[in-house]
Parts: sequence; C-alpha cells; structure tokens
Amino acid sequence: MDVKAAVAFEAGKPLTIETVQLENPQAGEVLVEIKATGICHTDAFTLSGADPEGLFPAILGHEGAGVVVEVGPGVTSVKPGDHVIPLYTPECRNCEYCLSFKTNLCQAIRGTQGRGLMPNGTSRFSIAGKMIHHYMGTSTFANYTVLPEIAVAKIREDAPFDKVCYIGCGVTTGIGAVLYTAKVEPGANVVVFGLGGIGLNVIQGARMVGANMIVGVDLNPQKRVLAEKLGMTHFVNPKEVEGDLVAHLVELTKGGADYSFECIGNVNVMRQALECCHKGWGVSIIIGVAGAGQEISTRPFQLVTGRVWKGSAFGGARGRTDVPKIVDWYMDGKINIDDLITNVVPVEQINEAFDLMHKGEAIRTVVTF
Ligand code: NAD
Ligand code: DAO
Ligand code: ZN
Repeated sequence: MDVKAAVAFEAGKPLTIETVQLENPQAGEVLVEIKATGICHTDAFTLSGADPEGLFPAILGHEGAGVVVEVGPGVTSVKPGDHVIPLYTPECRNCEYCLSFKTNLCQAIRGTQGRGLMPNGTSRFSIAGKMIHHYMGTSTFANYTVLPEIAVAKIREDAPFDKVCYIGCGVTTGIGAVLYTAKVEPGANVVVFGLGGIGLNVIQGARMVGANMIVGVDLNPQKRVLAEKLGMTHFVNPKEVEGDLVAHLVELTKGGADYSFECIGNVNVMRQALECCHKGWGVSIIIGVAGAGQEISTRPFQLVTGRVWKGSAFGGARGRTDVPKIVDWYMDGKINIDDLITNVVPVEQINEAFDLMHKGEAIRTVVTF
C-alpha cells in the first residue's frame, strides 16, 4: 500500500514528506495506522548524524499511538481495531532477558531492530523499489507502519491518541525511572537534573510515590512553573548558586539525595548527579543519552562510600505489561500529560516541530496525520 511518511534521506537534512510503499505484515507482524506521534530528542540525535548507529534513508519516530489494521499469520495478542502504542523496547516474554525479570531490555529482535530491519531481516518500506530503513523498530513518522507483535502494547480505546502517544517514550521513561528503576520510596529526597520532556515526568513520578523533597535543577528558569505544578518542591538554577553546586544540593537535602536523576545527556552533570547523592545509600540514575564517544568519571571513593550509579532505558518498563497501566493512570487523572504537550502540528509541519524543540520552545510537540 501507499503511505504518507516523513523520510530522513540524509543526516543533517530536513525530513521530506513522501509517498512510500509499505508491504503487508508478515508472520508475527502487525500493520498499524499511526494517528499521532511525539518528537523526541532521540529522533533529532539520529537525524543530526551524531548517532553512530543511525541509518539512512529511514523513517524515524518512536513515540506513537494508533490502531491495528491488519495482522500477519500467527499473531494472537492483538486484532484489527485494537488501539496500540508501538514499543521501541519490545517485550517477548520468552527470551532470557524477559524471563530474568531483572531487566526490560528484551533481546528477541535486538539484532535486526538495530539494523533498521524487521525480524526476518528485511524492510517493509521502500520508495520506487529502493529500501527505506525502519527506525527503533517503530517508524512512527508514517501514517501506517508495520511492527512486530511483541513491539505493540494494547491500550484502552477511549484514550486520546494525541496525548497517550507521549507514553510511547517520554512519560514512561521519566515515571518508569522512578517506579521501576530507582523504586523510590515515600519520604525520599529526590534531585532531578534537567526539566525537559523527560525530567518533568521524573518529577511527577516522584510526586506519585510520595517523595519528600523534589529538587529540580535547570539552567532555564522558565521551566520552574510547570515543574512546580507537577510536584517540584525546590528549584535550583546552577547559574545562581554561589560556589559548588554539589555542596549546595547536599546542604539543601540535609546530607544528599536519596535518589538523583540525570535527564540531560551531559557527562559533567552526570558526575554532579552522582556526587550530590547521600553517602552510604544514594542512588543516581542516568537517563540522558550522551554524545557518541563521551565518558563519565568520578572518584571511585564515591562508590566505595556507598553511592550507586545506574542507568535506565524506557524507564525500566516492560512495555506490553506496564504501558497499558500508565495509560490508565493518565485516564484516571493520576498523571498530567496535557500540560506537557505544548504544540500539535500536522505532519506537513514536522520540520518546524523539530525547530521548536531545538529552540527549547516546546516540551513536547505532537504530530498528527
Ligand atoms: P530536553 O532538552 O527537553 O530537556 C533538557 C533540559 O535540561 C532542558 O530544560 C535544559 O534547559 C536543561 N539543561 C541543559 N543543560 C543543563 C545543565 N548543564 N544543567 C541543568 N540543566 C540543563 O530533553 P529531554 O527530551 O527531556 O531528554 C533528556 C535526555 O533524555 C536526552 O539526552 C534524551 O536523549 C534522553 N532520553 C533517554 C531515554 C532513555 O530511555 N534513557 C529516553 C528518551 C530520551
Ligand atoms: O537492548 O541493547 C539493547 C538496546 C536497547 C536500547 C534502549 C534504548 C535506550 C534509550 C535511548 C533513547 C530512547 C528514546
Ligand atoms: Zn524478550
């Protein structure tokens, strides 16, 4: 079938709206009509050419929501008409990783997903016979996409696509890092570095679990109002701190953070996030994706004296199990998504949406088809 897609032909060039040929879903695959998709920094990172694993030409996008239109042979968990959120972190429930219950990093289709292909090693997208790569196994910048069955979470049908698409990445990454990776307990003191589309969701996750102090750290004072609305109790602008930021945060939290979260992708901030943690037990979670080749450092004595460094991908969430619950939390008013979606544009304006993100003028822009 012919579909409408924003295609990334080359790194560093704008996307172009094209008619793309999409093959039918094969065994274990589903065809999904994408109704809405968010734009995340990871899409921009790949489009910029800085992503060493970026492949071109490709159809980017990994934060979508839509409706199953057709299923391939052997698909049993979803049917046409089901509402779904694509998962860049699938959940096969059968691989060694899924069965370990120690990680959400299902490996069932890792090899082909990383090469921009479906699990059988081929792409479903092409233009005039030339293959177009899939991206993160999702390719949501198209009005129809084909996904592995294990990479869709079935959600309730009354959830609005242009809101819950954000659960496909940002919301789950932030809230999940608090609930599933850090397992923050009530009364904990939390420090969040970076109050963007991810950090704000860490803030509301911390509020949900009953954290005591929720300290937000950002260079941009305009982030303060929304962060406070979502549960931030204290705001720190590093530019306004006299002296050492880490010492300031340790003093503010009366000994250090029980949990800190780096939501920027800056390796120097990652060090500050670790070192502002409480001696003996503070845990620092890295969420931000640093540039290719960058490294983190600290004095090993920071770890010897009980601080712990961890990372979190997709919030540690097991997509098919946890994403439908997070949709319920939104529909039940337990989490705020509406205030974080600052712009909604038609796919024809997708490049303007990237510009808004680069200028820091949007928390999340959602693209509709
Ligand atoms: P964003 O640009 O919306 O937010 C970043 C915030 O950090 C901004 O408010 C900015 O003002 C602030 N900031 C920048 N430098 C700072 C500094 N030195 N000190 C304090 N504040 C500073 O970005 P986002 O969409 O929230 O994404 C954050 C990171 O998370 C990115 O690296 C992204 O790639 C990554 N990410 C990770 C996952 C995952 O699963 N681990 C998923 C999605 C995104
Ligand atoms: O299993 O080896 C693996 C890779 C899993 C990739 C996890 C994604 C990490 C987060 C990147 C940003 C997503 C928007
Ligand atoms: Zn698995």
